[in-house]
Amino acid sequence: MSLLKAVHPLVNNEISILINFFSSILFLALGGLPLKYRIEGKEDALIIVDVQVDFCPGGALPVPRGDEVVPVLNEYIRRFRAAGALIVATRDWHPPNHVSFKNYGGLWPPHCVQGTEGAKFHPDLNLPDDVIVVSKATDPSREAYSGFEGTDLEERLRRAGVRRVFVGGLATEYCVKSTVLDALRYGFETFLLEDAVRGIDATPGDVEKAIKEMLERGAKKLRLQDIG
Ligand code: VGL
Ligand code: ZN
Repeated sequence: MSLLKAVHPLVNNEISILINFFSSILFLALGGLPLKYRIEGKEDALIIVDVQVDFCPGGALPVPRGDEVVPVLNEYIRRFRAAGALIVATRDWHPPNHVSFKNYGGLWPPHCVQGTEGAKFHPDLNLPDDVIVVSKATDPSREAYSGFEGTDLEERLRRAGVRRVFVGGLATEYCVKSTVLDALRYGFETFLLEDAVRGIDATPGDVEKAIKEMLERGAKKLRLQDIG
Protein backbone atom coordinates (compact mmCIF):
# COMPACT_ATOMS: atom_id res chain seq x y z
CA MET A 1 0.00 0.00 0.00
CA SER A 2 2.69 2.46 0.98
CA LEU A 3 4.69 1.39 -2.04
CA LEU A 4 1.76 2.18 -4.31
CA LYS A 5 1.48 5.62 -2.75
CA ALA A 6 5.14 6.24 -3.35
CA VAL A 7 4.93 5.21 -6.99
CA HIS A 8 1.70 6.95 -7.76
CA PRO A 9 2.89 10.60 -8.09
CA LEU A 10 5.78 9.43 -10.22
CA VAL A 11 3.47 7.61 -12.60
CA ASN A 12 1.25 10.65 -12.78
CA ASN A 13 4.21 12.76 -13.62
CA GLU A 14 5.32 10.45 -16.40
CA ILE A 15 1.86 10.39 -17.88
CA SER A 16 1.71 14.16 -17.96
CA ILE A 17 5.13 14.32 -19.57
CA LEU A 18 3.89 11.91 -22.24
CA ILE A 19 0.71 13.90 -22.79
CA ASN A 20 2.70 17.10 -23.11
CA PHE A 21 5.08 15.46 -25.52
CA PHE A 22 2.36 14.15 -27.82
CA SER A 23 0.34 17.34 -27.71
CA SER A 24 3.46 19.29 -28.71
CA ILE A 25 3.92 16.96 -31.68
CA LEU A 26 0.27 17.37 -32.63
CA PHE A 27 0.51 21.13 -32.24
CA LEU A 28 3.56 21.34 -34.52
CA ALA A 29 1.94 19.00 -37.03
CA LEU A 30 -1.10 21.26 -37.14
CA GLY A 31 1.07 24.17 -38.13
CA GLY A 32 2.46 26.19 -35.31
CA LEU A 33 1.10 28.93 -33.16
CA PRO A 34 -2.21 28.86 -31.35
CA LEU A 35 -4.99 31.17 -32.48
CA LYS A 36 -4.87 34.52 -30.81
CA TYR A 37 -8.35 35.76 -31.57
CA ARG A 38 -11.78 34.47 -32.36
CA ILE A 39 -14.09 36.50 -34.55
CA GLU A 40 -17.32 37.11 -32.67
CA GLY A 41 -20.47 37.75 -34.62
CA LYS A 42 -21.93 41.09 -33.77
CA GLU A 43 -19.09 42.74 -31.89
CA ASP A 44 -16.69 42.66 -34.83
CA ALA A 45 -16.44 44.54 -38.10
CA LEU A 46 -14.11 44.03 -41.03
CA ILE A 47 -13.30 47.40 -42.62
CA ILE A 48 -11.90 47.18 -46.15
CA VAL A 49 -10.36 50.49 -47.13
CA ASP A 50 -10.38 51.74 -50.73
CA VAL A 51 -9.68 48.54 -52.65
CA GLN A 52 -10.53 50.30 -55.91
CA VAL A 53 -9.37 50.00 -59.50
CA ASP A 54 -7.49 53.33 -59.45
CA PHE A 55 -5.38 52.23 -56.47
CA CYS A 56 -4.31 48.98 -58.13
CA PRO A 57 -1.61 48.46 -60.77
CA GLY A 58 -2.84 50.00 -64.05
CA GLY A 59 -5.01 52.54 -62.21
CA ALA A 60 -4.67 56.33 -61.95
CA LEU A 61 -2.93 56.30 -58.56
CA PRO A 62 -1.54 52.80 -58.28
CA VAL A 63 -0.29 51.37 -55.03
CA PRO A 64 2.57 48.99 -55.91
CA ARG A 65 1.26 45.42 -55.59
CA GLY A 66 -2.00 46.85 -54.30
CA ASP A 67 -3.95 44.06 -55.97
CA GLU A 68 -2.18 41.51 -53.76
CA VAL A 69 -4.55 42.38 -50.93
CA VAL A 70 -7.56 41.09 -52.88
CA PRO A 71 -7.23 37.31 -52.35
CA VAL A 72 -6.23 37.85 -48.72
CA LEU A 73 -9.20 40.12 -48.08
CA ASN A 74 -11.46 37.59 -49.78
CA GLU A 75 -10.38 35.08 -47.17
CA TYR A 76 -10.98 37.59 -44.37
CA ILE A 77 -14.42 38.27 -45.86
CA ARG A 78 -15.18 34.54 -45.90
CA ARG A 79 -14.21 34.12 -42.26
CA PHE A 80 -15.94 37.27 -40.99
CA ARG A 81 -19.09 36.33 -42.85
CA ALA A 82 -19.02 32.83 -41.42
CA ALA A 83 -18.83 34.39 -37.95
CA GLY A 84 -21.72 36.74 -38.73
CA ALA A 85 -19.58 39.89 -38.39
CA LEU A 86 -20.25 43.20 -40.11
CA ILE A 87 -18.43 43.89 -43.37
CA VAL A 88 -17.71 47.47 -44.40
CA ALA A 89 -16.02 48.70 -47.59
CA THR A 90 -14.93 52.32 -47.81
CA ARG A 91 -14.34 53.99 -51.15
CA ASP A 92 -12.60 57.16 -52.20
CA TRP A 93 -15.42 58.91 -54.05
CA HIS A 94 -14.27 62.26 -55.39
CA PRO A 95 -16.10 64.81 -57.49
CA PRO A 96 -14.15 65.69 -60.70
CA ASN A 97 -12.99 69.00 -59.19
CA HIS A 98 -11.72 67.60 -55.91
CA VAL A 99 -9.18 69.65 -53.92
CA SER A 100 -6.81 66.67 -53.64
CA PHE A 101 -6.24 66.69 -57.42
CA LYS A 102 -3.14 68.47 -58.79
CA ASN A 103 -5.22 70.77 -61.01
CA TYR A 104 -7.08 71.98 -57.95
CA GLY A 105 -4.07 72.51 -55.73
CA GLY A 106 -3.70 69.02 -54.33
CA LEU A 107 -1.05 66.30 -54.30
CA TRP A 108 -2.56 63.65 -56.48
CA PRO A 109 -3.46 62.92 -60.08
CA PRO A 110 -7.23 62.67 -60.56
CA HIS A 111 -8.42 59.33 -59.17
CA CYS A 112 -11.56 57.60 -57.94
CA VAL A 113 -13.88 60.10 -59.60
CA GLN A 114 -17.49 59.30 -58.73
CA GLY A 115 -19.13 56.95 -61.21
CA THR A 116 -15.98 56.16 -63.23
CA GLU A 117 -14.43 52.74 -63.86
CA GLY A 118 -11.44 53.68 -61.72
CA ALA A 119 -13.66 54.32 -58.71
CA LYS A 120 -15.13 50.82 -58.78
CA PHE A 121 -14.09 48.21 -56.26
CA HIS A 122 -11.51 45.75 -57.60
CA PRO A 123 -13.48 43.30 -59.75
CA ASP A 124 -12.12 40.25 -57.89
CA LEU A 125 -13.02 41.53 -54.43
CA ASN A 126 -15.86 39.33 -53.18
CA LEU A 127 -17.96 41.86 -51.36
CA PRO A 128 -21.11 40.30 -49.94
CA ASP A 129 -24.53 41.66 -50.94
CA ASP A 130 -25.06 43.11 -47.49
CA VAL A 131 -21.74 44.98 -47.40
CA ILE A 132 -21.93 48.48 -45.96
CA VAL A 133 -20.40 50.84 -48.52
CA VAL A 134 -19.02 54.08 -47.10
CA SER A 135 -18.19 56.80 -49.64
CA LYS A 136 -15.71 59.42 -48.49
CA ALA A 137 -13.98 62.60 -49.65
CA THR A 138 -17.07 63.55 -51.64
CA ASP A 139 -16.92 67.25 -50.75
CA PRO A 140 -14.95 69.08 -53.51
CA SER A 141 -13.30 71.37 -50.97
CA ARG A 142 -12.18 68.81 -48.37
CA GLU A 143 -9.67 65.99 -48.35
CA ALA A 144 -10.69 63.04 -46.18
CA TYR A 145 -8.41 60.04 -45.85
CA SER A 146 -10.26 58.40 -42.99
CA GLY A 147 -13.38 56.32 -43.55
CA PHE A 148 -14.84 58.04 -40.47
CA GLU A 149 -14.32 61.58 -41.74
CA GLY A 150 -17.51 63.22 -42.94
CA THR A 151 -19.35 59.86 -43.03
CA ASP A 152 -21.78 58.00 -40.81
CA LEU A 153 -19.35 55.10 -40.26
CA GLU A 154 -19.00 55.58 -36.50
CA GLU A 155 -22.75 55.80 -36.03
CA ARG A 156 -23.35 52.69 -38.10
CA LEU A 157 -20.78 50.69 -36.16
CA ARG A 158 -22.23 51.85 -32.83
CA ARG A 159 -25.75 51.07 -33.90
CA ALA A 160 -24.67 47.55 -34.84
CA GLY A 161 -22.99 47.07 -31.43
CA VAL A 162 -19.48 46.80 -32.85
CA ARG A 163 -16.61 46.90 -30.35
CA ARG A 164 -13.66 45.65 -32.40
CA VAL A 165 -12.65 46.68 -35.92
CA PHE A 166 -10.23 44.91 -38.26
CA VAL A 167 -8.79 47.17 -40.95
CA GLY A 168 -7.11 46.27 -44.24
CA GLY A 169 -6.81 47.73 -47.74
CA LEU A 170 -5.09 50.66 -49.47
CA ALA A 171 -3.01 52.66 -48.95
CA THR A 172 -1.26 51.79 -45.67
CA GLU A 173 0.16 55.23 -44.89
CA TYR A 174 -2.83 57.27 -46.07
CA CYS A 175 -6.38 56.02 -45.85
CA VAL A 176 -5.66 52.85 -43.86
CA LYS A 177 -3.63 54.77 -41.30
CA SER A 178 -6.18 57.58 -40.93
CA THR A 179 -9.01 55.08 -40.58
CA VAL A 180 -7.11 53.07 -37.96
CA LEU A 181 -6.20 56.18 -35.94
CA ASP A 182 -9.79 57.43 -36.01
CA ALA A 183 -11.10 54.02 -34.94
CA LEU A 184 -8.73 54.11 -31.96
CA ARG A 185 -9.77 57.68 -31.15
CA TYR A 186 -13.41 56.59 -31.15
CA GLY A 187 -12.56 53.84 -28.69
CA PHE A 188 -12.81 50.76 -30.89
CA GLU A 189 -10.36 47.96 -30.23
CA THR A 190 -8.50 48.19 -33.52
CA PHE A 191 -6.56 45.61 -35.50
CA LEU A 192 -4.33 46.26 -38.49
CA LEU A 193 -4.52 43.35 -40.95
CA GLU A 194 -0.84 43.39 -41.78
CA ASP A 195 -1.10 40.78 -44.53
CA ALA A 196 -3.95 42.70 -46.23
CA VAL A 197 -2.48 46.19 -46.59
CA ARG A 198 -0.11 47.76 -49.11
CA GLY A 199 1.36 51.25 -49.22
CA ILE A 200 2.72 53.73 -51.76
CA ASP A 201 5.99 54.39 -49.89
CA ALA A 202 6.67 57.54 -51.96
CA THR A 203 9.56 58.18 -49.61
CA PRO A 204 10.97 54.80 -48.61
CA GLY A 205 10.21 54.24 -44.95
CA ASP A 206 6.78 55.92 -45.07
CA VAL A 207 4.94 52.62 -44.73
CA GLU A 208 7.12 51.39 -41.90
CA LYS A 209 6.69 54.69 -40.07
CA ALA A 210 2.92 54.57 -40.52
CA ILE A 211 2.71 51.03 -39.14
CA LYS A 212 4.84 52.03 -36.17
CA GLU A 213 2.59 55.00 -35.46
CA MET A 214 -0.57 52.88 -35.60
CA LEU A 215 0.90 50.35 -33.18
CA GLU A 216 2.16 53.05 -30.82
CA ARG A 217 -1.33 54.51 -30.66
CA GLY A 218 -2.71 51.14 -29.64
CA ALA A 219 -3.57 49.23 -32.80
CA LYS A 220 -2.74 45.52 -32.76
CA LYS A 221 -1.22 43.67 -35.70
CA LEU A 222 -3.06 40.62 -36.94
CA ARG A 223 -2.61 38.09 -39.75
CA LEU A 224 -4.95 35.45 -41.15
CA GLN A 225 -3.31 32.68 -39.14
CA ASP A 226 -4.12 34.51 -35.89
CA ILE A 227 -7.88 34.08 -36.32
CA GLY A 228 -8.07 30.53 -37.63
C1 VGL B 1 -5.75 57.58 -50.81
C2 VGL B 1 -4.32 59.14 -51.70
C3 VGL B 1 -5.37 59.87 -52.18
C4 VGL B 1 -5.94 56.29 -50.08
C5 VGL B 1 -6.81 58.31 -51.28
O1 VGL B 1 -6.97 55.65 -50.26
O2 VGL B 1 -5.01 55.90 -49.32
N1 VGL B 1 -4.50 58.01 -51.01
N2 VGL B 1 -6.62 59.45 -51.95
ZN1 ZN C 1 -8.28 60.33 -52.94
